[in-house]
Formats: sequence, structure tokens, C-alpha cells
Amino acid sequence: MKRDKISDLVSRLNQGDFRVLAKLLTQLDQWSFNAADIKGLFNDAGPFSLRLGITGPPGAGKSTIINELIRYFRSKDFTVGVLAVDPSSPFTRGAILGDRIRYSEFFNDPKVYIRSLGSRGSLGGLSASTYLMLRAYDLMKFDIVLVETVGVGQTELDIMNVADILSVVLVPESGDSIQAMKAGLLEITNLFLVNKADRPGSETFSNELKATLDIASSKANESKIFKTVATESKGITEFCDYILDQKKTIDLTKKRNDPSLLQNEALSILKHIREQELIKKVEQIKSPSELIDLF
Ligand SMILES: Nc1nc2c(ncn2[C@@H]2O[C@H](COP(=O)(O)OP(=O)(O)OP(=O)(O)O)[C@@H](O)[C@H]2O)c(=O)[nH]1
Ligand SMILES: [Mg+2]
Repeated sequence: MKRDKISDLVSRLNQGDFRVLAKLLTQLDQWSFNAADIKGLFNDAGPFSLRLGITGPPGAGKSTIINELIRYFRSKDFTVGVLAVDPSSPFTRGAILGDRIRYSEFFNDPKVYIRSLGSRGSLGGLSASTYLMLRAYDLMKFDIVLVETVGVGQTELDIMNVADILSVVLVPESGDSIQAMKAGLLEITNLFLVNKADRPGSETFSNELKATLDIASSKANESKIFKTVATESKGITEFCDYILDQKKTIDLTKKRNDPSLLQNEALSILKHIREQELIKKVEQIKSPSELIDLF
């Protein structure tokens, strides 16, 4: 099969064709390009899509919530892009199949594009190609881009850098583990969804969460908690209305030109490039002396 030139794909993104985006994302994932090919992704003028990050522990209901969010935003006639980063899958295939079933309702919707991605090769953080992919989504001019990540380790720090609004999904079952594993998740945002509110203990859990957050956050930075039952579409409208309110207050052009965010992105991308170069060198090692020669 003939491969499209990546720079052509980039320049055709503004036509809004999902097939062009799909081909480009595949090539970005394989990281088979040089800087000149993808220059067109680095656009400073916009318009830009609002990126809503949905992160949280495995199985909290992130994908089910995203399904509901898509339905809400479609009801407002917004175009929606979804990028689901699945660190558990070393290959993309499993994730694609899983999410195909989950998001099947929108499979034929010409205004919804969904892509899953394994986060291989990035030591737990978002892969360098994720940054480029989100730039490609921007050029498609989606109104909203939903980014699903599992909130563990480095990923939760990376997602802070790419999401314009970041929400964390927790479930009542996480109860007493709040201090331990959630500590990191509590620090990255002040916007929470307590999902599976149909489960016992959800009221107590929400109250405890609120109390924990109130100690940490200032008045100006007040935390927001939404209780949801994603499987029954409960609580979703309230959350989405809030997001749309927030959307009005965010200057996306300023955000995409924010030096500290750009520096973070640069660091991720450069680390990846240097790591690939190092791996090539390391693979040549055949003896202890060759090893030390590389130092
Ligand atoms: N009882 C109940 N179950 C729910 C709710 N939301 C999601 N689930 C179920 O929880 C399970 C996990 O949901 P997912 O949406 O796949 O969760 P996830 O966070 O995307 O999971 P990973 O991507 O694997 O980390 C599924 O069986 C859902 O049907 C809810 O509000 N209440
Ligand atoms: Mg999921």
C-alpha cells in the first residue's frame, strides 16, 4: 500500500477529513518522520479545540463517561474528537477493539472521531507522539477533544500539560485509599467526578473527598465535585454545563502559546528522540569495552 507523504496529510487536515487524520495518526504513532514533515502541526494562531482531560484509576468509568459526554456535546451540535490513551495495552489493537464496542453508538457519526492509543515506549507518561496527535486534532478544528488517560505515575503530570480542563474520575470504592494512591490525583486538579454514585457509600465518599479538598484548596481555587452514574446518564448534564461555562473563560490561543507548556512538550519530544538514538547505539554493544566507550 502506498504511504501518503506525512507533510501532505498535515496540510490536508484543515479539510476535516477523518481518513486523512487517521492516516496521519498512524504515522505519528510509528514515529516515522522528520521535523520538516510535521512543521505544519506547529501552529500558533488557532483556532484551537478545547481539550477536556478525563483521568482516574482503572475501571472508574472513564470510557462510559466519555460516551455520555459525546452524546451531550453532539446534542449541542459540537464536533468531538476522542483520544484514549491506554497504558495497559502494549499494542493499539486491543484498545481499539475495546473502545469500538464501548463507543459503537457514535461509530457512524461523521462529527465524532475516536482513536485509542497504547502508551508504549514512554515509561508510563504520555508518549511523545500524543502531543503531536493532539496538535493534529486541533487542526481538525474539533469543538471539543476528550482525552482519556489512566491516572498513574507520570501520566497524570503529563495530562496536566495537555488538558485545558482536567477532571479526575473517582469511585466510592476507592474510599480509604484516598490518602495513598489518590494523593497525586488530588493535586492535579480541583474538578472531580464521583462516578458509580449508585454504589453504597458514595455520599460518605463525596463528603470525605470534599473535606480533604477543602483543606488543600483556597477559596479562589474552590474544588468542584459532580456525582455521576454514567451507566444511567445521571449527573452528566450538570458536569457538561459546567465545562461549557468554563470554556468561555479560557483563552486557548494564549494557552497554546504558553512558554512553560511548550517547554514541557519540547522536553517530552526531545527525550523520546534522544532515547531512540541511544537505543540504537546501545544495541551495538558486544563487549564490556564497547559499553564503557559509550559513556
Ligand atoms: N454501577 C455502575 N457501574 C458503572 C458506572 N460507570 C461505569 N460502570 C461500569 O464500570 C466498568 C468500567 O467502566 P469503563 O468505562 O470501562 O471504565 P474506565 O475507567 O474507562 O476503565 P479503563 O479504561 O479500563 O481504565 C464497566 O463495566 C461499566 O459498565 C456507574 O456509574 N455505575
Ligand atoms: Mg477506558
